[in-house]
Amino acid sequence: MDKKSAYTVAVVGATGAVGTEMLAVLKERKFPVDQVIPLASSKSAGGEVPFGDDDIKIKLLTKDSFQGVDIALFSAGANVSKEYAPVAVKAGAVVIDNSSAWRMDPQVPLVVPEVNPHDIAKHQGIIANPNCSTIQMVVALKPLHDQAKIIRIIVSTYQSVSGTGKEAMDELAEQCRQMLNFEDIQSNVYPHQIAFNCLPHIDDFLPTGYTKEEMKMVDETRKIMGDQSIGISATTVRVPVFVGHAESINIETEKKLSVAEARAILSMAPGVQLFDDPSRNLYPLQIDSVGTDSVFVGRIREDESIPNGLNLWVVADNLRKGAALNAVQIAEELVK
Ligand code: NAP
Ligand code: 12T
Repeated sequence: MDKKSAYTVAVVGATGAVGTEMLAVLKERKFPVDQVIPLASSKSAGGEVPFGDDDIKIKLLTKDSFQGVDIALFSAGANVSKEYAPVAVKAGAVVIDNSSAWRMDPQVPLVVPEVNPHDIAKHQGIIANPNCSTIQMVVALKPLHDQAKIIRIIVSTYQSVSGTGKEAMDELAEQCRQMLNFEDIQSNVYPHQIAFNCLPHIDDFLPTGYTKEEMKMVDETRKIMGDQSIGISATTVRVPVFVGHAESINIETEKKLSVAEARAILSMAPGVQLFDDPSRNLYPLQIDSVGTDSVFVGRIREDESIPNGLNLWVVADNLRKGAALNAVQIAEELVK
């Protein structure tokens, strides 16, 4: 990519939960933007989105949207990415894609800047942003893997509704209102009531009984960590939280790591903030992660059932580090 003093950046899906955050993060981090082009469907085209103090006109996404675009941040679902990312690349843009469309393509780097920034250089036009649950897990685990080699990961997630998008956030709010007014509960986005409930179901089920979200955590973690030998088993659960994902993670390592050693490693780790003082009731909470950039780690304990095991509780803002922030960090690496 040619070095410039400022870049033309298209945001595909600019009105969505992730796209809105992308515009905010670009502004906040003073990404060298010459022009921002917000793109969306006919539902929102013609309206405006805020970019700092300005309101910018939303344009309709078409095959001609990418003339003169240097960087295209995609966050409008896998179907849009499959159709339009190659069009953007052909027009000369580098695509940073937030959907699942390209993540496991061997030609496409799958990048978390704290973990595998060097994979960016291998791109052929598209760079994929991993799944939100995977991103926060690998930021916390890579430094431990480097020191003690992780053999096996067992993870259960507690994922917020914002991972699904705007409509799911509205559904949780509306169902809470219905509950507290003793009205019937209407479910449209999820197959069951999400208010005051947990659903062990994220993305579609596969014939194996796992969900696609669970297998993203398996496949993407191995690709990002560059280690196909790690055993991974995931259970992904939707919880009635608006923003912020939490994960209960159990790891088995080749080399023994004490809790003190794990704390020392994580206290130095890029993008990680330790938040671990049970004596003062301090541990990471989803509501505290909202609007922040770190991956928070707490509840570090030895797994006493095996010789070399640890348990951790890992929390991050899924719309920021899990999506928009990670994508903008990739863009920052790209223009460095
Ligand atoms: P959302 O709140 O539902 O927003 C969807 C966005 O896509 C809106 O801006 C919408 O524009 C736009 N869009 C939909 N269909 C389109 C079309 N045919 N042409 C142009 N624009 C279209 O969803 P979200 O939570 O922001 O997520 C968007 C996508 O990002 C997801 O589907 C997923 O692939 C990805 N994502 C990734 C992660 C991650 O793990 N890293 C996390 C969350 C989401 P309108 O206003 O015109 O409808
Ligand atoms: N179904 O980017 O519903 O693969 O929380 C991210 C979040 C897919 C993805 C969710 C999903 C993705 C969700």
